[in-house]
Amino acid sequence: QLLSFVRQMREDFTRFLMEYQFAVDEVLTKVSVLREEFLHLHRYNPIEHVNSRLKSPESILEKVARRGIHPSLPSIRENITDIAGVRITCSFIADTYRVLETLTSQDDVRLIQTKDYIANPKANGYKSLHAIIEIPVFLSTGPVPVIVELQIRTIAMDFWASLEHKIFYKYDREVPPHLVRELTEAAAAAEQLDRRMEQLHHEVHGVGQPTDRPEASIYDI
Ligand code: 0O2
Repeated sequence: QLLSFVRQMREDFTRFLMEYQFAVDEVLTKVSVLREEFLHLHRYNPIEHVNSRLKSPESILEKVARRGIHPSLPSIRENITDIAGVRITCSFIADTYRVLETLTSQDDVRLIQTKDYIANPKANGYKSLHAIIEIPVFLSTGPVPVIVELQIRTIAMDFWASLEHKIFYKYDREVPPHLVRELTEAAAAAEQLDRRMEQLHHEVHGVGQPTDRPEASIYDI
């Protein structure tokens, strides 16, 4: 009896995670359509690359324990909003806002929360645009609303965040003060780079003007 209980739990959890995978697939399709259409209309690709991930079962359970969440699927569904994550890396800051606005204004996307760490960076210098959205996934039993976390940032912000993330975990969340200082300085340099690149871009192409970027491909998603 215990064995069949464990089997059923595993089956339920697998199905639970599948819903998140389908939601990620839906978002990736939306991003791909946006990118293709933008490229077609403006000959400009605002999206450099896209990554997605599902939180591992271990990581979900660790967060459940850390936050004291009831370890049932409905409670996990309600309280953990980053099981499905899609990270979109854009060329310029203006593109991050434009991509977020375009994605979240679609009829089947419900915007639950945004955190603008670009306008309000974290104390360590972390910058990114975060949004929690809900989209329907159509299963054989009917539609299921699924939560996806979007992170939208520029290449410079992404570069900084990847390195900071590695350092943070290497030092087990206790980053030595001299590295914290270096990272803060690097964040300021990344911000300056973003501003200069955007200025250059405007200077060369004019604000809102279509740009011709032959290297941009709809296939490099
Ligand atoms: P991973 O491995 O990328 O998934 P919480 O979700 O509870 O941890 P909160 O405050 O509800 O935190 O969410 P928030 O602030 O929107 O941040 C969640 C995610 O944003 C993190 O997920 C990171 O991916 C990213 N993030 C936030 N702050 C930082 C930061 O200072 N540095 C870096 N590099 N990334 C950050 P995870 O689960 O921590 O990591």
